Amino acid sequence: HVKSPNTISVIGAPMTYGQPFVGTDSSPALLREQGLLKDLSTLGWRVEDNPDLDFNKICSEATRNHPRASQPNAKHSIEVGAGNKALAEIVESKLKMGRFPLILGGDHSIGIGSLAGVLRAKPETGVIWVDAHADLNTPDMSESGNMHGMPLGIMMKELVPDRRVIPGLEWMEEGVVPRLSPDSLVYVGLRDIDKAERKCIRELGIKTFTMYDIDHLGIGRVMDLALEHLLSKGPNRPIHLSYDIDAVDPLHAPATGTAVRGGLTWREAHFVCEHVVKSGALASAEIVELNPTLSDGQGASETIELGYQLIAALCGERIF
Ligand code: B3U
Ligand code: MN
Ligand code: MN
Repeated sequence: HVKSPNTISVIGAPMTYGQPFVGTDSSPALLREQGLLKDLSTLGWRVEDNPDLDFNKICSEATRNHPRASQPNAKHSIEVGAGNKALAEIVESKLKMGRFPLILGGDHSIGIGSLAGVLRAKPETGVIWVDAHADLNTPDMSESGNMHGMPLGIMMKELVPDRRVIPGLEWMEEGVVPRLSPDSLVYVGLRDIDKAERKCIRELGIKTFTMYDIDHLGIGRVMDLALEHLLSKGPNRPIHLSYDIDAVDPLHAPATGTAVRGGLTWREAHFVCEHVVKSGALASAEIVELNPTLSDGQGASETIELGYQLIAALCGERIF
């Protein structure tokens, strides 16, 4: 018999409240305009599109109705919290229906909702976090107060023991929203780590492949080791890939909020996706931090084009 295609569920999450710039909300629409839905079906998927999460509405209502103010060093925590509650619900429900959620950011604070939803549906999930940054801050640690630098900190029990003390995160009750265990995470591409984050990465023993390791071992070996770290604890374990476009060198991805030199090359950036797909374990993915307003026209279109190609790669497009 003919196998019916798997269903990909495209979820636009145009979040901006996790960082200071407008513009991170425009990429879901831009990626669709490039023909994303059609290309996904060409790649063999049954495609389900969802209306973008309406963060203008969700977040402003939350601010109006919340009895507290946002936490001073977790800027817009009420908006970020409310938006991520909605994202977690849709991600969880799509996974439980057997679909592959493809989440289009938005800034990286949406990692909170993506991981909450993924871990509620599939608690055994391992996470590959591709980023120039560690995003492991907490409101107590953060030097900037921007929540796109905190999603992993917030998911770890060791770092934020009670998330409900942060206004907006009251829904993240212990036992209701699972935690991410430090050994279920692998970093790839890091090169701009805050002092407090360094200490936490060491103390928690998080598997970390920085740009130094990629230079030293090559991206092929790094991705083999990354997958081995997660899959040795469960060969059938699902993997969530969280791809921050700022992992890629600003030469190819200049249109992002905190560009850092010395990043992944065009091919390394693609290889990450191609190799995770090849493992057969990829169960959900997100791409974040594309901000076409932060570059000139050419930089903006190159960044969107790269994001588009990376999505194609993680949805199964191969060179041969
Ligand atoms: N670690 C810094 C910088 C940063 C984190 N994520 C991005 N930038 N994109 C912070 O603000 O937490
Ligand atoms: Mn990030
Ligand atoms: Mn980053």
